[in-house]
Amino acid sequence: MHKLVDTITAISTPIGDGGIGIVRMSGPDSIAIAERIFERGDRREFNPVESHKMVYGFIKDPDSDKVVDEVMLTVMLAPNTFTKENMVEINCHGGLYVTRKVLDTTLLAGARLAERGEFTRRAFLNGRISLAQAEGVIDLIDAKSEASYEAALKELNNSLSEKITTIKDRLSKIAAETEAEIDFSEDDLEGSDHSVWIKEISDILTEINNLIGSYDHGKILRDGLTVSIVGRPNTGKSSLMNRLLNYDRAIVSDIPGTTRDTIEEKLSVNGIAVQLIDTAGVQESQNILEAEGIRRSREKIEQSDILIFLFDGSYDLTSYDLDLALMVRRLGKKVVWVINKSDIKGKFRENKIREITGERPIMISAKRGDGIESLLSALSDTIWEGGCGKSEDIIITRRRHFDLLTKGKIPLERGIKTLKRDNNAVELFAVDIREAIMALGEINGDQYTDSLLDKIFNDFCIGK
Ligand SMILES: Nc1nc2c(ncn2[C@@H]2O[C@H](COP(=O)(O)OP(=O)(O)OP(=O)(O)O)[C@@H](O)[C@H]2O)c(=O)[nH]1
Ligand SMILES: [Mg+2]
Repeated sequence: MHKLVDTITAISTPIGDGGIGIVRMSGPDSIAIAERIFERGDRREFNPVESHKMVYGFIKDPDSDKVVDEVMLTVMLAPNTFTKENMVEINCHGGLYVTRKVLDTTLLAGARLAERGEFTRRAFLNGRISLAQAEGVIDLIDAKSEASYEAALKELNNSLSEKITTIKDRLSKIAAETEAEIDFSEDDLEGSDHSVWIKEISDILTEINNLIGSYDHGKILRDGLTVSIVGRPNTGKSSLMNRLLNYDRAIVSDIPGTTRDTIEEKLSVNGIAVQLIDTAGVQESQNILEAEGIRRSREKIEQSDILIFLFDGSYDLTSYDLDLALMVRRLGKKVVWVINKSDIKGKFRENKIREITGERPIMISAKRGDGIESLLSALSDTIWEGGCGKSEDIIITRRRHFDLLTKGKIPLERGIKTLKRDNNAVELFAVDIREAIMALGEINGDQYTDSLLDKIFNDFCIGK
């Protein structure tokens, strides 16, 4: 398995009916296989030396010579291909059945069905992209929002890989210097000055810490977050849900307790994927069904990253409002405090809420749509906690990268301490530097295990 000498084949377009379907092959035999099954439309000799050019013709069954489909075929010669191997792409008719037929023909002619992500895996193994870039490919395909798309694009453009390579080069330089000093130590270099190393490692640590710190944002960019709307019955939670989604998703009525179960929908807030949840009023209930909905609401509230807390501005504050607000504050969640029904002349004012929450509430009317922009921008600020979401800096979006950066940071911190304590402990210091280089190298895939590759590439679909 995973031998690079095989020629692999797969349907690279989504399964289902489409205008065209693409079957793609990669490996040493891909051109020979194409010659076996392809016939040019103009009956001229098929000349596979012409790279990166589309040719019109037919796929034929190599045994029966029967036409399978009318296609456009492209030969791409190594090394200027996605995998750095010889590749052939066949654009055939898009139907599920036709595409499968063309795939079967390539299999019959000697190719092997590709595993998940095997094309990208080959691109990595053949040195065309780093492991972090391969992960960028997955993230790009998976991107569900503008922000995750941009983050993936950066990953793909190699910014993280390049940054890691630079840091590793700087560490390697220090490692080489330590070697030199250890070699000379017999001649007694006691008292040599290591402040330059310490300064350089400190600078590198700052950069690593910045990358590690970016993961908080990166996680959000990649996976989005969950926002629940909470408040006592009838405050307008479902109305707000509908307003934010721009359509009537949840039932709205003037009967308190209308929403019996949680309702979830996806929403994009400034490019961030938000899972928006409308909850049932969290009050103790006699009604079994309602009680179940309320239990689920509680659970959702606890799982949420951010809460939108609604007060009904047309009523006095009740003890229910206060209890719920207290409960939410005790959970320690990030909360956006909102007073709804600003279109009705208010019974209570901002100040009162401010006393309870310590923050200035946002006035909205879910019914008329007033104040929704302010609410969204407050939500966005809460997501980024004052920090900027759209930065030019590199942002870590993957747990694997976060873990390896942390793994690289620990020996560097230890190394500095060691050297500060004992100026002659160069050998110990050198061990730490090498350990850091190893950990950081795993991000780009300098060292890897098959099981790591399996884990990463299993997220891909077949054909990618
Ligand atoms: N005037 C006014 N009425 C509103 C506004 N928002 C909601 N309402 C009304 O308030 C009532 C309750 O609205 P819902 O959206 O069902 O409230 P809810 O919080 O989901 O209620 P439950 O599901 O019962 O907990 C309905 O009659 C809405 O039309 C608003 O901004 N202004
Ligand atoms: Mg409701």
